[in-house]
Amino acid sequence: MASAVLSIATQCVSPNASSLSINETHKGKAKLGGSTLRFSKSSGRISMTVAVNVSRFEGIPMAPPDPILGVSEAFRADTNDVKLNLGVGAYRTEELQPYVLNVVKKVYVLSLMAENLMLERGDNKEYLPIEGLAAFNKATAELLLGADNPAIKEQRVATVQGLSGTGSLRLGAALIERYFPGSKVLISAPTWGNHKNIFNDARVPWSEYRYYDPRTVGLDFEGMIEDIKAAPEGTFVLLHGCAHNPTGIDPTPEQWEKIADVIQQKNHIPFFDVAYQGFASGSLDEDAASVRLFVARGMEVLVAQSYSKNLGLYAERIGAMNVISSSSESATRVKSQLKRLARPMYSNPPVHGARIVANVVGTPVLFDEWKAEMEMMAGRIKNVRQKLYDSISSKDKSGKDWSFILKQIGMFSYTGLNKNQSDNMTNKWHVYMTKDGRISLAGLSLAKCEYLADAIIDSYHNVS
Ligand code: KET
Repeated sequence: MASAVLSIATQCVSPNASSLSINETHKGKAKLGGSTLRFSKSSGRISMTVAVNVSRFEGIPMAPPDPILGVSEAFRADTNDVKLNLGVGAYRTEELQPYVLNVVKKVYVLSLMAENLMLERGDNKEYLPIEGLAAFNKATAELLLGADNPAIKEQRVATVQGLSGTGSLRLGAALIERYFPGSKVLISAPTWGNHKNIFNDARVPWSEYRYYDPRTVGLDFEGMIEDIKAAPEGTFVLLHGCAHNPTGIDPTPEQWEKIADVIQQKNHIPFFDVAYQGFASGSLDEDAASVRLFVARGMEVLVAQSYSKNLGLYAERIGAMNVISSSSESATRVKSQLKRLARPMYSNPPVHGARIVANVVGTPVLFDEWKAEMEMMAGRIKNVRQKLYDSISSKDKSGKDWSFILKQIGMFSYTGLNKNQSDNMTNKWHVYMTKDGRISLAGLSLAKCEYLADAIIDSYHNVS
């Protein structure tokens, strides 16, 4: 392609003076598409020759696909009918269709009617306050802690509506970065892949504590306790409230007590990620027991909540960041700072999902209906878990113990398949899953269990 050539001379000391900024590593010569950018430094000046039709973004490399959401993209591109998407943690029906909860449909219709009324008044598309919808914030804190929790009554809970679980975690990370400079976050090994990105982007240092023991395919409780004990005082400890992702292995109630003991002894600050309330046991209250245990001890706790999974509101981006403090005065100050952090990031949150949650949680008949649907979804996952275990253990004659599948809880099963074996699952069997060996049982049907069992047995025994 013919192109004009342009010479630019600019002060070396202020590369921003030119609209081309130069990366240190590219000094001397840089490849820009088909053409070469040459520049030389002489007596404080850089002179450059560049083809004008070359993009300013030439130097930006291709990002790798996301390890979880990228799996769905690969799945969509596969034309084979047998394909199965067990990558993303999203609930599907037995027919493997996305599911909109009945209770959400009802509220949707009601809220549309309400919006119509409000439209007539002309005020319904105003901005929400920076902290979000008041009725949502009240409902979400009550759902998490229980409506009669003393922390709520004493106004020690600072709640800010967030952009689902991810955005709420990001807000919590920003608070740590700003007001606890240099503090570290301890995260479980392994954990949800995005945790590391969130803290990296917020410039909060992190390291890992032992969690998963591949020998027992269970919790490395001793290792976990040792690592939390060894961390410097005042470390933030990221904990999965329930249904640990990706392992599906949660501490027992007795183990939670011991975890709380060491965190309390070391003056650490627990930071809970609650993305699956209701999905572990089928009960919203039971799944909040870990958080409530820490709060009942009078500990100060951070909690990010998500309604993607338990209300199926994935695309509405609705969740919350809560800080439970030891005094109402500090809770008020923390809330003011969370708002200050949110304002330049996204200004204020969207209203639709917040209205749905507020209506479901705040209307007893709808709340009961939600609980029943929650149990139904958790129950369907338990059924496929059982069927998958039955199919694998009756087909596999090697004597391998697959009972870990039944011990794990929540949406996922951590199969122990390595990267090569996971690749085989996808390349040979068209089963899409994350490369850490995690499968989402929420994307599996009873009818596909036998097929999946064959795929796992083949990958486990025939690929190393
Ligand atoms: N925390 C955990 C532990 C988690 O698994 C997810 C989502 C989130 C937070 C955030 O979800 P949000 O939709 O931002 O509220 N996990 C699934 C989807 C994803 O990776 O984004 C997953 O692991 O498949």
